Amino acid sequence: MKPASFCWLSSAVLAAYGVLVVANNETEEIKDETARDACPLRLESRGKCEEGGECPYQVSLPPLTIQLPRQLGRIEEVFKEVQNLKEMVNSLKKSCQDCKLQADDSRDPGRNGQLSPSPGSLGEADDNRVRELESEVNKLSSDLKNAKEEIDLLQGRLEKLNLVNMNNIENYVDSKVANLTSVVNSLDGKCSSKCPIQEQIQSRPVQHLIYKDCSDYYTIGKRSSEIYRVTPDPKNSSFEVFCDMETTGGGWTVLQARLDGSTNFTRTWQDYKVGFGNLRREFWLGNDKIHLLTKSKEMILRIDLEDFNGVKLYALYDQFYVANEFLRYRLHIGNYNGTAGDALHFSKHYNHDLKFFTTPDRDNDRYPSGNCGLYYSSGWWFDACLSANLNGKYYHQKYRGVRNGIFWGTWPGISEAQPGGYKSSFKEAKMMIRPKHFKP
Ligand SMILES: [Ca+2]
Repeated sequence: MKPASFCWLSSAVLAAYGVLVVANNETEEIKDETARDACPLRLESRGKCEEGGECPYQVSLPPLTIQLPRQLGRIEEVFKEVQNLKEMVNSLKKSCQDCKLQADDSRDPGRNGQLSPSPGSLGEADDNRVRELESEVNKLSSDLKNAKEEIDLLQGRLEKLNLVNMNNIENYVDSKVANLTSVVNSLDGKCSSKCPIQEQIQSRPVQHLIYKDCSDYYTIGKRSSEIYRVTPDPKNSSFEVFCDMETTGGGWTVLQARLDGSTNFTRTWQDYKVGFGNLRREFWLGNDKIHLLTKSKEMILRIDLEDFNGVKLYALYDQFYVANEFLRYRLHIGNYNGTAGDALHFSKHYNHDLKFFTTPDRDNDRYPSGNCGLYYSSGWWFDACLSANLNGKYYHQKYRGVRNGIFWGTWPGISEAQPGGYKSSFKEAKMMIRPKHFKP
């Protein structure tokens, strides 16, 4: 193992120890902030982990002190001993050499004539001593080798221990990350089901607002005169209407419109029942629909008229109700107000209030000798027969003959027309309703 990695792993052992210390002394550390700062191990995130890349967690480890095993202490002693022995051997070798030289000198009789001790007996003793010493050195050397092996073994164990502890740290971090992920996921799960905003969205009742008429659209902020879908009676299907959002505050549901003669109003009972024409141009909404609209709320009726002289007048009735088909779409109108005159309550003999609906093919009028609808080419609440008829023929100018055009009996100057003379026609006519209690 390389020294650097050994050192790193050794540090990791202490780091793992540090983690445990932190865990055990958590309470104390909370009390003592300084102690907390002095925590030997610090694990910091350096940003987001990239998949496949290295996770930028940084582990800061404290300075390292290792207690080496006792055997290592002996090595020093052994070294000292070996050193001493070497010195001894060297000194002995030296003294031996000196002895040899002395022996040589004594063996040479010609030199000093002195009797020297036998070199053989002296040399043997020295050799024995050297062999003993050599044997001791070998033994020590062997011990040293054993000690080294033991050190290697211990180092290996230490490395293993370090790895185990490093694994512990990794496991610890992994478990913490797993816990955090679990917490985040659970929060996320709670958020998707119980977050206030989500809750609001989910608990908010699905508002199937029933728009009974144009005033309901006006109330929710619709301001453009357009076609809208209304459901005046939930038991019946909805249908489209044209809404006048401009005239006197808007919110008007248009029942009838004449403006250019593009639609033929000489129609059958069935046509008047279901309605006909073009909602954006000329049309009759239909008696069934008018019945439902006027039944759903207390309605007022507004009639706008314009002649070919550019005179624009209106009539307002504070009540307007049309009965169902079984009751032959009987008309109920309230009090008049306006500028065009009360042509629907023209006189005792010409009063359209409480009259049934008549068409050329269905005579419900009060004229015993014939069908007012057929005679005047219209579907209307004829009396016997009329002081008003907004469904008459559309004439683009004054006309002569039967007064079967659009007619409003109280229009200025209209009564001055002589029998057989020219009759006034209308450029535009419009009938529309709005709830009586509607506040623009
Ligand atoms: Ca009749």
